[in-house]
Amino acid sequence: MAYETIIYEMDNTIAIIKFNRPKVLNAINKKVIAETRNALEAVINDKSIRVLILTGEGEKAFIAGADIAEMKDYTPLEGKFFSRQGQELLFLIETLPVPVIASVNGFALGGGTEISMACDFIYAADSAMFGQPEINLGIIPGFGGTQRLSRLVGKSMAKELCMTGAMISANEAKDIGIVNKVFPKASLWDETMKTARLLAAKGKVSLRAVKETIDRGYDQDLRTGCYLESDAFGICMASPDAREGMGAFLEKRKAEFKGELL
Ligand code: CO8
Repeated sequence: MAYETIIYEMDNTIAIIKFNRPKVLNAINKKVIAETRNALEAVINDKSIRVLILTGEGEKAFIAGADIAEMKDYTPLEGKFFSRQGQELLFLIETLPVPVIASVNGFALGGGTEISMACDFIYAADSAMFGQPEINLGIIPGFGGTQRLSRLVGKSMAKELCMTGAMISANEAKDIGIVNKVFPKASLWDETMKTARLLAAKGKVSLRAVKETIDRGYDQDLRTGCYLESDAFGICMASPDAREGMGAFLEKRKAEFKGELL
């Protein structure tokens, strides 16, 4: 399918979604949400895909937030609906059956920080900026930012960022646990692809088990989380990947993981 606001492409088994409205720093409008949802469903339905990368087209931005020009005339109900649509899109990213890396190439503000936090982890260019500046517009984060940010960096830090609307650098975002790794801008894409290829060579079943067990267990008490882990461990044992992985180790060869999710 041809998209207007995103670019959806493949590099072997790695899918890439690029937010593509560079003239407005890739701001998210209703069309971006609809097209991204469509592309995510394509990822789910394409069994050859092993990893997804989200990034932004152009030199300056990953996503500079929701499209303020579109949002300014929303009625309260339209605002609530847009927020819910965005939140559901982020749940879809978060629960995708394959790992999702955010490769943050520039501004990731408002909805941009929120989308990146719904990915499994974030790599960022040293020039990238993060923040929840909605307070400066008289609103609050609406794509899950108040919730994911506080879970990621703690309540006080989340309140400071959402109350001041301050922009922070990629290195500051790394220091407080939003970003995993920061790279010079020129090498961000190569480093992202290097990790994506590494993940693409792992077993799909065990990657999904890691993702689901950490996500589902995160809000539970330790014992409940550990039970979830045992269930997932058992499921991994049912996959041919477990035989292949352990067999390859004992036979001193490289494992070739071909196990499928369904
Ligand atoms: N929406 C619409 N247009 C935008 C946005 C945006 N979020 N960000 C930038 N643009 C446009 C600018 O208007 C400008 O357009 P034009 O060339 O026609 O004047 C163009 O992109 C380039 O931007 P700037 O000239 O401002 O570029 P600078 O390098 O000077 O500044 C900044 C870059 C600092 C990123 C600046 O553009 C900025 O502050 N942007 C807005 C950031 C922001 O406030 N984001 C939060 C938006 S609200 C949000 O995300 C809420 C999410 C949940 C909503 C759900 C509730 C309904």
